Amino acid sequence: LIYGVAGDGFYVTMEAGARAKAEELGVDFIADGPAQFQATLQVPILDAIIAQQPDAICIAATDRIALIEPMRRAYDAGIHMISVDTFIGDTAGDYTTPELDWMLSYIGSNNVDGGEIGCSAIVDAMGGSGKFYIQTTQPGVSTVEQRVEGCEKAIAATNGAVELIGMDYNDDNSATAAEQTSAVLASNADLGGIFGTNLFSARGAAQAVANAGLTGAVKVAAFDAPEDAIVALNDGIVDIVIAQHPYEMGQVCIEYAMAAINGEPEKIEKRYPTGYTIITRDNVDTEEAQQSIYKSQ
Ligand code: T6T
Repeated sequence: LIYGVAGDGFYVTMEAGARAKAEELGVDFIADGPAQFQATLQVPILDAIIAQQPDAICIAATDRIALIEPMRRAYDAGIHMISVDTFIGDTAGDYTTPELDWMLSYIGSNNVDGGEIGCSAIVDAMGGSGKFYIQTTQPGVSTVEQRVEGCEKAIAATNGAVELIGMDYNDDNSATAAEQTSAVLASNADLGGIFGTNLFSARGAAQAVANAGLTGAVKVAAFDAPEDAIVALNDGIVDIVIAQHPYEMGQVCIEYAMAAINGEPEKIEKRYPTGYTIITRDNVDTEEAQQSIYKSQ
Protein backbone atom coordinates (compact mmCIF):
# COMPACT_ATOMS: atom_id res chain seq x y z
CA LEU A 1 0.00 0.00 0.00
CA ILE A 2 1.34 3.38 -0.99
CA TYR A 3 -0.72 6.01 0.76
CA GLY A 4 -0.94 9.76 0.12
CA VAL A 5 0.79 11.15 3.18
CA ALA A 6 2.13 9.82 6.47
CA GLY A 7 0.37 10.66 9.73
CA ASP A 8 -3.03 11.43 8.17
CA GLY A 9 -5.78 9.64 10.15
CA PHE A 10 -7.56 8.79 6.90
CA TYR A 11 -4.59 6.79 5.61
CA VAL A 12 -3.74 5.45 9.08
CA THR A 13 -7.23 3.93 9.11
CA MET A 14 -6.89 2.66 5.55
CA GLU A 15 -3.60 0.98 6.42
CA ALA A 16 -5.20 -0.66 9.48
CA GLY A 17 -7.96 -2.11 7.28
CA ALA A 18 -5.47 -3.36 4.72
CA ARG A 19 -3.19 -4.85 7.38
CA ALA A 20 -6.06 -6.66 9.11
CA LYS A 21 -7.24 -8.15 5.82
CA ALA A 22 -3.67 -9.06 4.86
CA GLU A 23 -3.24 -10.93 8.15
CA GLU A 24 -6.55 -12.70 7.63
CA LEU A 25 -5.58 -13.83 4.13
CA GLY A 26 -1.92 -14.54 4.87
CA VAL A 27 -0.64 -11.76 2.61
CA ASP A 28 2.88 -10.38 2.96
CA PHE A 29 2.00 -6.69 3.33
CA ILE A 30 3.98 -3.46 3.54
CA ALA A 31 2.82 0.16 3.57
CA ASP A 32 4.72 3.34 2.85
CA GLY A 33 4.06 6.91 1.76
CA PRO A 34 5.56 10.38 1.60
CA ALA A 35 5.97 12.82 4.49
CA GLN A 36 4.01 15.40 2.47
CA PHE A 37 1.16 14.96 0.01
CA GLN A 38 3.34 15.52 -3.07
CA ALA A 39 3.95 13.61 -6.27
CA THR A 40 7.67 14.45 -6.26
CA LEU A 41 7.98 12.69 -2.91
CA GLN A 42 5.62 9.82 -3.71
CA VAL A 43 7.14 8.74 -7.05
CA PRO A 44 10.54 7.71 -5.57
CA ILE A 45 8.66 5.64 -2.97
CA LEU A 46 6.69 3.94 -5.73
CA ASP A 47 9.91 3.25 -7.66
CA ALA A 48 11.52 1.76 -4.56
CA ILE A 49 8.50 -0.50 -4.07
CA ILE A 50 8.53 -1.55 -7.75
CA ALA A 51 12.17 -2.58 -7.26
CA GLN A 52 11.02 -4.96 -4.51
CA GLN A 53 8.77 -6.69 -7.10
CA PRO A 54 5.52 -7.07 -5.17
CA ASP A 55 2.66 -8.92 -6.87
CA ALA A 56 0.24 -6.02 -6.43
CA ILE A 57 0.22 -2.37 -5.40
CA CYS A 58 -2.67 -0.36 -3.97
CA ILE A 59 -1.90 3.33 -4.33
CA ALA A 60 -3.51 6.66 -3.46
CA ALA A 61 -1.95 8.74 -6.24
CA THR A 62 -1.12 12.25 -5.02
CA ASP A 63 -1.58 13.72 -8.51
CA ARG A 64 -3.96 12.66 -11.25
CA ILE A 65 -1.47 13.24 -14.07
CA ALA A 66 2.03 13.03 -12.56
CA LEU A 67 1.46 9.47 -11.32
CA ILE A 68 0.23 7.99 -14.63
CA GLU A 69 3.68 7.18 -16.04
CA PRO A 70 5.20 5.96 -12.78
CA MET A 71 2.19 3.71 -12.17
CA ARG A 72 2.34 2.44 -15.72
CA ARG A 73 5.99 1.49 -15.08
CA ALA A 74 4.80 -0.68 -12.22
CA TYR A 75 2.21 -2.35 -14.43
CA ASP A 76 4.82 -2.93 -17.15
CA ALA A 77 6.97 -4.62 -14.49
CA GLY A 78 4.15 -7.17 -14.07
CA ILE A 79 2.54 -5.72 -10.95
CA HIS A 80 -1.26 -5.66 -10.51
CA MET A 81 -2.24 -2.01 -10.01
CA ILE A 82 -5.20 -0.77 -7.95
CA SER A 83 -6.19 2.80 -7.12
CA VAL A 84 -7.43 3.42 -3.63
CA ASP A 85 -8.92 6.78 -2.53
CA THR A 86 -7.74 8.86 -5.52
CA PHE A 87 -7.74 8.00 -9.23
CA ILE A 88 -5.40 8.86 -12.11
CA GLY A 89 -6.19 10.28 -15.54
CA ASP A 90 -8.88 12.62 -16.75
CA THR A 91 -11.77 10.21 -17.17
CA ALA A 92 -13.21 10.75 -13.67
CA GLY A 93 -11.95 7.40 -12.41
CA ASP A 94 -13.30 5.38 -15.35
CA TYR A 95 -10.72 2.62 -15.83
CA THR A 96 -12.53 0.93 -18.70
CA THR A 97 -11.06 3.40 -21.23
CA PRO A 98 -8.18 2.14 -23.44
CA GLU A 99 -5.63 4.53 -21.87
CA LEU A 100 -6.30 3.25 -18.38
CA ASP A 101 -7.76 -0.22 -18.66
CA TRP A 102 -4.50 -1.68 -17.32
CA MET A 103 -5.61 -0.31 -13.94
CA LEU A 104 -7.53 -3.09 -12.21
CA SER A 105 -9.87 -1.00 -10.12
CA TYR A 106 -10.62 2.30 -8.45
CA ILE A 107 -11.73 1.80 -4.85
CA GLY A 108 -12.89 4.99 -3.12
CA SER A 109 -15.67 7.37 -2.18
CA ASN A 110 -18.02 9.03 -4.66
CA ASN A 111 -16.42 12.41 -4.10
CA VAL A 112 -18.76 14.50 -6.25
CA ASP A 113 -21.66 13.23 -4.15
CA GLY A 114 -19.74 13.86 -0.94
CA GLY A 115 -19.05 17.47 -1.84
CA GLU A 116 -22.66 18.02 -2.79
CA ILE A 117 -23.96 16.47 0.45
CA GLY A 118 -21.65 18.62 2.58
CA CYS A 119 -22.37 21.89 0.82
CA SER A 120 -26.13 21.32 0.55
CA ALA A 121 -26.21 20.87 4.32
CA ILE A 122 -24.35 24.14 4.80
CA VAL A 123 -26.54 25.99 2.29
CA ASP A 124 -29.55 24.80 4.32
CA ALA A 125 -27.93 25.82 7.59
CA MET A 126 -27.32 29.27 6.05
CA GLY A 127 -31.04 29.57 5.35
CA GLY A 128 -30.48 29.20 1.61
CA SER A 129 -28.56 32.39 0.93
CA GLY A 130 -25.30 34.19 1.69
CA LYS A 131 -21.57 34.05 1.03
CA PHE A 132 -19.65 30.82 0.76
CA TYR A 133 -15.93 29.96 0.80
CA ILE A 134 -13.98 26.76 0.04
CA GLN A 135 -10.73 25.55 1.61
CA THR A 136 -9.00 22.86 -0.44
CA THR A 137 -5.55 21.28 -0.80
CA GLN A 138 -3.95 21.35 -4.26
CA PRO A 139 -4.97 21.29 -7.91
CA GLY A 140 -4.57 17.89 -9.56
CA VAL A 141 -5.81 15.79 -6.64
CA SER A 142 -8.80 13.82 -7.92
CA THR A 143 -10.68 13.52 -4.65
CA VAL A 144 -10.70 17.14 -3.59
CA GLU A 145 -11.27 18.33 -7.17
CA GLN A 146 -14.43 16.22 -7.29
CA ARG A 147 -15.58 17.44 -3.88
CA VAL A 148 -15.28 21.02 -5.09
CA GLU A 149 -17.29 20.05 -8.19
CA GLY A 150 -20.03 18.59 -5.98
CA CYS A 151 -20.01 21.65 -3.75
CA GLU A 152 -20.32 23.95 -6.77
CA LYS A 153 -23.36 21.93 -7.85
CA ALA A 154 -25.01 22.53 -4.47
CA ILE A 155 -24.25 26.25 -4.72
CA ALA A 156 -25.50 26.45 -8.33
CA ALA A 157 -28.78 24.88 -7.20
CA THR A 158 -29.49 28.04 -5.18
CA ASN A 159 -29.70 30.02 -8.45
CA GLY A 160 -27.43 32.75 -7.20
CA ALA A 161 -28.81 33.03 -3.66
CA VAL A 162 -25.55 31.60 -2.39
CA GLU A 163 -22.40 33.21 -3.77
CA LEU A 164 -19.03 31.44 -3.83
CA ILE A 165 -16.66 34.28 -2.93
CA GLY A 166 -13.45 32.29 -3.16
CA MET A 167 -11.39 29.15 -2.79
CA ASP A 168 -7.87 28.78 -1.44
CA TYR A 169 -5.27 26.02 -1.78
CA ASN A 170 -3.59 25.15 1.51
CA ASP A 171 -1.19 22.47 0.23
CA ASP A 172 -2.69 19.90 2.64
CA ASN A 173 -1.54 22.00 5.61
CA SER A 174 -4.00 22.94 8.35
CA ALA A 175 -1.94 25.91 9.58
CA THR A 176 -2.04 27.41 6.08
CA ALA A 177 -5.76 26.65 5.88
CA ALA A 178 -6.32 28.47 9.18
CA GLU A 179 -4.31 31.52 8.06
CA GLN A 180 -6.11 31.77 4.73
CA THR A 181 -9.51 31.34 6.33
CA SER A 182 -8.75 33.97 8.97
CA ALA A 183 -7.92 36.45 6.20
CA VAL A 184 -11.19 35.69 4.40
CA LEU A 185 -13.19 36.05 7.63
CA ALA A 186 -11.47 39.36 8.35
CA SER A 187 -12.46 40.83 4.99
CA ASN A 188 -15.95 39.26 4.78
CA ALA A 189 -17.78 39.95 8.02
CA ASP A 190 -20.93 38.43 6.55
CA LEU A 191 -19.46 35.11 5.40
CA GLY A 192 -22.10 32.41 5.88
CA GLY A 193 -20.54 29.06 5.10
CA ILE A 194 -17.28 27.20 4.54
CA PHE A 195 -16.48 23.82 3.02
CA GLY A 196 -13.21 22.16 4.04
CA THR A 197 -12.57 19.53 1.37
CA ASN A 198 -10.37 17.23 3.44
CA LEU A 199 -9.10 16.61 6.95
CA PHE A 200 -6.46 19.37 6.96
CA SER A 201 -8.59 21.92 5.09
CA ALA A 202 -11.51 21.44 7.45
CA ARG A 203 -9.31 21.44 10.55
CA GLY A 204 -7.77 24.79 9.61
CA ALA A 205 -11.10 26.31 8.61
CA ALA A 206 -12.71 25.27 11.91
CA GLN A 207 -9.81 26.65 13.93
CA ALA A 208 -10.06 30.00 12.14
CA VAL A 209 -13.82 30.24 12.74
CA ALA A 210 -13.40 29.46 16.43
CA ASN A 211 -10.47 31.90 16.79
CA ALA A 212 -12.51 34.68 15.19
CA GLY A 213 -15.32 34.09 17.69
CA LEU A 214 -17.66 33.19 14.83
CA THR A 215 -18.76 29.78 16.09
CA GLY A 216 -22.34 29.23 14.97
CA ALA A 217 -22.41 32.38 12.83
CA VAL A 218 -20.34 30.78 10.09
CA LYS A 219 -21.45 27.25 9.20
CA VAL A 220 -18.73 24.70 8.42
CA ALA A 221 -18.83 21.39 6.55
CA ALA A 222 -15.87 19.14 7.36
CA PHE A 223 -14.85 16.41 4.96
CA ASP A 224 -13.21 13.54 6.88
CA ALA A 225 -13.70 12.38 10.44
CA PRO A 226 -10.67 12.59 12.70
CA GLU A 227 -11.37 12.90 16.43
CA ASP A 228 -10.91 16.70 16.42
CA ALA A 229 -13.62 17.13 13.76
CA ILE A 230 -16.04 15.36 16.10
CA VAL A 231 -14.97 17.63 18.97
CA ALA A 232 -15.56 20.65 16.71
CA LEU A 233 -18.99 19.24 15.79
CA ASN A 234 -19.93 18.84 19.44
CA ASP A 235 -18.65 22.36 20.16
CA GLY A 236 -20.90 23.81 17.46
CA ILE A 237 -17.97 24.96 15.28
CA VAL A 238 -18.59 22.36 12.59
CA ASP A 239 -22.12 21.46 11.45
CA ILE A 240 -21.61 18.32 9.38
CA VAL A 241 -18.81 15.77 9.25
CA ILE A 242 -18.57 13.59 6.17
CA ALA A 243 -16.85 10.39 7.23
CA GLN A 244 -15.38 8.27 4.47
CA HIS A 245 -14.80 4.56 4.94
CA PRO A 246 -11.03 4.22 4.65
CA TYR A 247 -10.87 0.98 6.66
CA GLU A 248 -13.09 -0.70 4.07
CA MET A 249 -11.02 0.80 1.23
CA GLY A 250 -7.94 -0.90 2.69
CA GLN A 251 -9.71 -4.21 3.14
CA VAL A 252 -11.18 -4.31 -0.36
CA CYS A 253 -7.85 -3.37 -1.85
CA ILE A 254 -6.20 -6.44 -0.33
CA GLU A 255 -9.13 -8.65 -1.42
CA TYR A 256 -8.83 -7.35 -4.98
CA ALA A 257 -5.06 -7.78 -5.00
CA MET A 258 -5.50 -11.41 -3.94
CA ALA A 259 -8.21 -11.99 -6.55
CA ALA A 260 -5.84 -10.67 -9.22
CA ILE A 261 -2.95 -12.80 -7.98
CA ASN A 262 -5.18 -15.89 -7.85
CA GLY A 263 -6.50 -15.30 -11.38
CA GLU A 264 -10.08 -14.50 -10.36
CA PRO A 265 -10.88 -11.33 -12.33
CA GLU A 266 -14.63 -11.95 -11.94
CA LYS A 267 -14.23 -10.94 -8.30
CA ILE A 268 -12.94 -7.48 -9.23
CA GLU A 269 -15.15 -4.49 -10.09
CA LYS A 270 -13.49 -1.70 -12.09
CA ARG A 271 -15.08 0.77 -9.69
CA TYR A 272 -15.83 0.00 -6.05
CA PRO A 273 -17.51 3.01 -4.41
CA THR A 274 -17.25 2.97 -0.66
CA GLY A 275 -19.98 4.86 1.15
CA TYR A 276 -20.14 7.62 3.74
CA THR A 277 -21.33 8.05 7.25
CA ILE A 278 -22.82 11.53 7.56
CA ILE A 279 -22.37 12.79 11.11
CA THR A 280 -24.31 15.68 12.65
CA ARG A 281 -25.08 16.63 16.24
CA ASP A 282 -28.26 14.54 15.90
CA ASN A 283 -26.50 11.21 15.36
CA VAL A 284 -22.96 11.78 16.65
CA ASP A 285 -23.48 9.52 19.65
CA THR A 286 -24.79 6.56 17.66
CA GLU A 287 -22.60 3.51 17.36
CA GLU A 288 -22.41 3.88 13.60
CA ALA A 289 -21.12 7.45 13.85
CA GLN A 290 -18.65 6.63 16.61
CA GLN A 291 -17.29 3.68 14.65
CA SER A 292 -16.66 5.81 11.61
CA ILE A 293 -14.24 8.14 13.44
CA TYR A 294 -10.76 7.69 11.99
CA LYS A 295 -7.94 6.08 13.92
CA SER A 296 -5.02 8.36 14.71
CA GLN A 297 -2.40 5.61 15.00
O1 T6T B 1 -9.69 13.26 2.36
C1 T6T B 1 -8.68 12.29 2.46
C2 T6T B 1 -8.45 11.68 1.10
O2 T6T B 1 -9.67 11.19 0.60
C3 T6T B 1 -7.90 12.73 0.15
O3 T6T B 1 -7.58 12.15 -1.09
C4 T6T B 1 -6.67 13.41 0.73
O4 T6T B 1 -6.96 13.90 2.02
C5 T6T B 1 -7.41 12.93 2.96
O5 T6T B 1 -6.40 11.97 3.12
C6 T6T B 1 -7.65 13.58 4.32
O6 T6T B 1 -6.53 14.29 4.75
